[in-house]
Amino acid sequence: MDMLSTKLDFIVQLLWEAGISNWVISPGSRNAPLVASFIKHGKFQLISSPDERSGAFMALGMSQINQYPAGFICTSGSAVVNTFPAVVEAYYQRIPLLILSADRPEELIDQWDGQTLRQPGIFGEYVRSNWHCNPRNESTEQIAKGIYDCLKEAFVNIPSATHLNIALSEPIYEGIDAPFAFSDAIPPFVFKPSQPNKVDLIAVKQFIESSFTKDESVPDSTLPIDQKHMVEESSESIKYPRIAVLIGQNPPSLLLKSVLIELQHYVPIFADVCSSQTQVGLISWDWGMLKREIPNYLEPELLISVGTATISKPLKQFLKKSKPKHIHIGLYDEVGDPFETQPQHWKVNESDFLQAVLEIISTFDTSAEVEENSNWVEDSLIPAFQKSNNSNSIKKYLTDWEVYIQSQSLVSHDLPHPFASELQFMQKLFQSVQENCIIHLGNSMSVRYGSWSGQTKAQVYSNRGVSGIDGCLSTAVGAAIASPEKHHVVVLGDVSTIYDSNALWTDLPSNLTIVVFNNGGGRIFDWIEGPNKLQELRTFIHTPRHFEMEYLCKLYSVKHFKYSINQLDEILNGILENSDKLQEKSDHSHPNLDEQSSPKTVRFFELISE
Ligand SMILES: Cc1ncc(C[n+]2csc(CCOP(=O)(O)OP(=O)(O)O)c2C)c(N)n1
Repeated sequence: MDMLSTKLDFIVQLLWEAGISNWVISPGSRNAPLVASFIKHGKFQLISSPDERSGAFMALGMSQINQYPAGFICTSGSAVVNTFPAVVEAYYQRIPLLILSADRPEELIDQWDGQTLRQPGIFGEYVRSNWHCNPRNESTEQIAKGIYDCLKEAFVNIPSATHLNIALSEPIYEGIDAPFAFSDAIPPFVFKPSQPNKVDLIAVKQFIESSFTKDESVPDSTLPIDQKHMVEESSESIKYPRIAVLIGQNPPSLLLKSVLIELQHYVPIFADVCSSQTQVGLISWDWGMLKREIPNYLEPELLISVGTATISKPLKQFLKKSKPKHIHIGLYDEVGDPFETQPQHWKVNESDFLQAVLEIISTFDTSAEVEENSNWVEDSLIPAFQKSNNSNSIKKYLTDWEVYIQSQSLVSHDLPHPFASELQFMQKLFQSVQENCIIHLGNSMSVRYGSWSGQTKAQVYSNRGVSGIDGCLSTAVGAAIASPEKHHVVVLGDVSTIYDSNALWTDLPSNLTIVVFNNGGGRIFDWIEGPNKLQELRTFIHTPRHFEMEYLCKLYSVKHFKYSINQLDEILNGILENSDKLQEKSDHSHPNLDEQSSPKTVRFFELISE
């Protein structure tokens, strides 16, 4: 009969074959034999995180950045329960993540034994597959099939966390110091996602044409915005194609980007800050809608959405009110209804569908000669008016949106303290970073500032699945570890930082810069109308405290910088120094240069609002 360690080696070899090479490990005696197998295998990237909640979020960050599952290993009992926040975040963000927990044997569950609870199936519906086994009682064939089926479900279907629960019976350390037992009987992992349905161009054309009426009697978009509003009281009187595209939270897709780059010349595209498409579509649309009415003539007739949630409150309210015909494009069956529009689901590839839309609508407008290399970002208000002179053009609706957004009179300075200066920082950060930078936004005002900051060359992430403040820093740490060639900048509030400060309790990657708005508590509750009306709530809701972040940094040997938030240039130069060094490093892979110029440690910028 095989030693326990041989069976565990077999499991670990299977996981390697499945390509799951990045793992975060939390400590414990029950999982030590499993961890020993990972170490002895010799090829995995293994990171230590004593706090399971933080460790699971780190693994989530790794999966998020690689778009491929990373794993997390923990011991039995409440250790497993602590991973739940990351599991639900993975579920709603559709990120694949593997939770590998060690367990006591079945006969010890509920027998008053320590560190023991009912682990099999503990995550309920928040994982799409789980597998429980006691390797001593199962053959290698059974183990291989169990893991294969479990991973297949997670890899081929909607990505989410997957739970592998492994019960270890005594003697659990049997063979722990034996060499790794490589097996020749590892089955290949071939997961073929099902082929998406082909997009039927004729069906798309019919659908789009049935969604609006073409008519010459269009309102004159050269009228000043206020007069136009008066003329166009009701959306029923508007008779020209009004198609809007919304890209909600979505993983990066170059294919989608290439279609959107063309499509943005015809229709308004609302790209959420976490859509991975922040370089296309309407510029600063969320800011443009903030604290003002949106006129009826901007109501879309047809909304085409891709991805999941969007953060913009004004857009949500507007779409709930205007109730356009809504079609959602995506390969996954679960489709939310955030605007109460009962979206029709087209289960096709999103870029294929939008390519079809592009082909169709570009034929509506024969005069629509899209200038090659035209600089979208610098398109001014004047050319936008001129372009709209061809009144039956599909672009009319796009132009109306551009004009509306550009007529926003609210400027960042108008916001109350500390929002004005924090937003200005974010805007400057968004403008300054290059493609080699990744921005992670905390779940409070930070992600809202991001949404109001317009376009950026950086990829932007935020844990908007369930919008918890509990793993924002850890997720960024994991992402930075998994993509060392990029400079990762995480921006978050003081409460989120302290809450998730165990993210710093690991070997921190030097390509990470942490920026904290140390503004004395959860200032989002000053922004939201309601909590800000009752002073007595502050102690319990805003939780104001004065934190000397310097001591947190000292504890974890993190390099600390403290600035007034108004020292914008100094702060930005300091932050971007890391990007420049990484860039230099990739430009000349000179060994000495690496030695001299790479920052040695993670840097922490504490920004004080005065
Ligand atoms: C786990 C969790 N608990 C509570 C909340 C509710 N919540 C949302 S924002 C916030 C305060 C965050 O404060 P901070 O990080 O300082 O950011 P700021 O509001 O100042 O931008 C809280 C407690 C949450 N989102 N997640």
